[in-house]
Amino acid sequence: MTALDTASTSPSTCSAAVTPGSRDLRDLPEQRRILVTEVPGPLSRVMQKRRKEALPLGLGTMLPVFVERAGGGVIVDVDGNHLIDLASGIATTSVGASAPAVVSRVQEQVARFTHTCFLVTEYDGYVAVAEQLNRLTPGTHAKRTALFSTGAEAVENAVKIARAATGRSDVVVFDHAFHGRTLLAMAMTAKEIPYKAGFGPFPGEVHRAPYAYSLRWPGGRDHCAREALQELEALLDRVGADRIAAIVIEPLQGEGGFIVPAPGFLPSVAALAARHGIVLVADEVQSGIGRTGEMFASEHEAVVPDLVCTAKALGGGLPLAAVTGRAELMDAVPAGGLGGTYAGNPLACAAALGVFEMFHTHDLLARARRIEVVVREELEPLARELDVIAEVRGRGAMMAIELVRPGTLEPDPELARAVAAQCHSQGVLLLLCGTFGNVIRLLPPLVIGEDLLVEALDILAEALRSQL
Ligand code: PLZ
Repeated sequence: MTALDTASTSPSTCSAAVTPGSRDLRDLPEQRRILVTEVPGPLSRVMQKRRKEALPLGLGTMLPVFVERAGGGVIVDVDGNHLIDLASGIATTSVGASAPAVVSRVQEQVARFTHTCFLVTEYDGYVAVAEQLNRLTPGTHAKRTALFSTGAEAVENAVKIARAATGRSDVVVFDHAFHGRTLLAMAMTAKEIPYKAGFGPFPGEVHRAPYAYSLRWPGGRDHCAREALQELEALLDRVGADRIAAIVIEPLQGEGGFIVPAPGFLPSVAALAARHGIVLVADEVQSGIGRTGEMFASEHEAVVPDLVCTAKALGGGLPLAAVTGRAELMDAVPAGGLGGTYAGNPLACAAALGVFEMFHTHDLLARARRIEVVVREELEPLARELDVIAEVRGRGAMMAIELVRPGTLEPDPELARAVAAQCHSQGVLLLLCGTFGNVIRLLPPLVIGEDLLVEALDILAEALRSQL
């Protein structure tokens, strides 16, 4: 675990290790599911009325509950209900929503100064986060890191860097991809409704290839990786490989359905990109920073991307994103070409250093792997029992089940919604995803106690059985 040694960045006030279930939990909400009202309760409903008056319709919400505090594996709402958190704010609070190392470092930083703008004057937190990412991302080559605030911003900057470095224009992305909601990132995202419909026209020069989604591969699972690669090769021939600046890929697709690519696909995409001088960009915004049981999902197949985009869990709940990559690519952009007023904000950098510390002190990669074991133990027998579960898939603490109509591969989003609603009403917060809206995804904080996790999985299993 030397790669996670954060000793050089630990603050002198480094807080003691806190493990769910230990006595140091006194600062966390009680780590128990407690329902004192229906969910959402009366106070959340009152807030919901105010929200409706003040906010536009276009902002969706999975569970209309207002939060009072959160931490460990629990979210406490304004009515006093303790919900089990299987969402982690869509994989942002992987170290917990009030992790001691994050909270103390942010408190210390906010008291010294909130911001300077790194384009104006510098501070060491930014450099320390960059050093950590340069060290932790796959590959031992010389690297540089630029910080941003959101995942979409990281993806867009990766494309800017790839274009500047190659002098080429085009970008290849994949079916079921999600890369963000800004204009270029939206163009790179696959799903029309709700992400793209009505928001065009989009930037051009974005081409889409099939992702190696073995469950739904027309030629069958065994041929998926090879045939998907052939389709990508055909696309490069059609467009002209020498026009393509970057291939941008999620090494484990997130919003598209927690799709683990067929084995061998990722390494062959990497080899193809290298052969044609195309920059391979891994969008690890959702899968990165330990979520899958490795620091980066690319590592499961020993892929070394040229550029890696991170966000979400990096900032431990504060807005922070990064592009990390080969020094010669990153340095291709002339001074002044990268930046942003808030990019690499000091509070977010302090939080990120707390996140790295948490991984080190709590062995959170091992926790992520253990979560996969627990989820599989519970859900794989269920999948054998219920023919509406087409697949249990994922890695580490990024697991999902895909729901279909019995005996077919026809997606069943209604069932997914009904199961999610039942779990919510019983105090388990989980999310859906997938191009067809039929995937139930589990993104618990890596620090969740095992009892809580098992309880939540039991409630999910019961909800599934009762809907059939
Ligand atoms: N790349 C792989 O998963 C964000 C989207 C929530 P931002 N995923 C959650 C929503 O509905 O907007 C995401 C991602 C991958 C990029 C992004 C974009 O990250 O921080 O939301 O911009």
